[in-house]
Amino acid sequence: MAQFPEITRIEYEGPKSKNPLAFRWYNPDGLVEGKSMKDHMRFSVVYWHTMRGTGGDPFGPGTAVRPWDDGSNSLDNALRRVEVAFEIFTKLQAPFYAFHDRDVAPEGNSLAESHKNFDRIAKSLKEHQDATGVKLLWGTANLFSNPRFMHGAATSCNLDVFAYAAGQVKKCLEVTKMLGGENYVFWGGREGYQNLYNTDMKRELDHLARFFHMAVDYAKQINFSGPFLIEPKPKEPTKHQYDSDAAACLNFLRAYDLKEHFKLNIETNHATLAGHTMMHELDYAGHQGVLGSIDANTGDLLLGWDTDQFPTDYYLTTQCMLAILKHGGLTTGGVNFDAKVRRESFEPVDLFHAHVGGMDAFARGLKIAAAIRADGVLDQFVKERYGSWDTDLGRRVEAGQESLASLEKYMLDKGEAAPNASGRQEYLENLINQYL
Ligand code: XUL
Ligand code: CO
Repeated sequence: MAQFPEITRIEYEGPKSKNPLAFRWYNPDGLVEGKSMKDHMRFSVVYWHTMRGTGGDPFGPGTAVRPWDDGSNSLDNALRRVEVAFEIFTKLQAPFYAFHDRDVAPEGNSLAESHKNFDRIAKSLKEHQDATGVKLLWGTANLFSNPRFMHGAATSCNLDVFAYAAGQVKKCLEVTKMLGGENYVFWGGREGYQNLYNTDMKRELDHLARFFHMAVDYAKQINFSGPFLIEPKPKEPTKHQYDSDAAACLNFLRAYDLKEHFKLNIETNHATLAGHTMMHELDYAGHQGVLGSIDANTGDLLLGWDTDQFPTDYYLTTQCMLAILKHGGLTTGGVNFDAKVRRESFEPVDLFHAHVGGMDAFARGLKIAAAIRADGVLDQFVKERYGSWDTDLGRRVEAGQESLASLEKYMLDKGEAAPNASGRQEYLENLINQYL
């Protein structure tokens, strides 16, 4: 039975439409830079916020009205959720979804029982995927909610907890593979520390790397070919998360010989918590060759935590798409809405308003970014800014053919550096406004 009989499939109606449940910018088959918007964006809905979010916060319980959910931990309730989830995905025209093992299936009283529950729900997910064509963008194991993970999972001081997490990830990889998941994500939930007095940081990082190598080995064994993605976040829940930003993740991956198997899943609100912009994190991951996927959301300018709001700001989505297009697009990744409706937006229909707005904001950002790239003014400016390097001497320095001594000689002969040119920041900010 449909839960949203009054909502039909959300369609593209164009920028003049006043219909709040229509796309004004997202035209799945519309071409941008020769590729359909659907293929550029690969939109994905997350199971945890959309199907499991209640609106609870530290000051009060959930407010969300979800008539299909009886609040119980039963398999029947979980199966009902699957039904509703796929109604939402298809009505939104979202080609992908993403989950944690414990979002979709109830945790049992033992690892064996949890595995059994997960298998039962995975069967239903598979049937719904086959019936609708919706695909799994990525799976991940929840290694942070259960109290056993209080000290971390792969970085726990308790070996049994490490082993439990290993069993959970093994199963989640199998299910992700069975469902055709295109990536597998590690967000380091409680992999970090609150206090260094009680923490052997070196040992914890070694264990984390060992854990990832085991996952790589097992993926090979079961022929799971999708990349692993690490999702950087600097804090919350721990004071210091080991995967604190893209650069920290890159260093970890290189130090432990894991880089060829991993890319990054960059999340907007995590980037800002790290004191970076999303564009910075995307560009950094991009030029290091590890831009895998994005968790699309936004924080709040005035709040310093992970508010996971739906993105509606065209500057933000334009910057995201500029960076993504620059680095060749999302290949196995997607624009995954790791975002939740506000506690006050408690009605089921708010889930639609939220996603429609996020999808439209990204589609608009894509079109603006493509227009900026087509004009080429911004690119040309940057190219000219570094023009002094496009000379014989510049090329020789870049190729490692010059030395401190040779450059000293060059400058002693020349006497003084050539004058600098203006950075023209204000001109460029005005230029970007021309496209919005
Ligand atoms: C937490 C977060 C997670 C990951 C998946 O801030 O973003 O939901 O995306 O574990
Ligand atoms: Co996320």
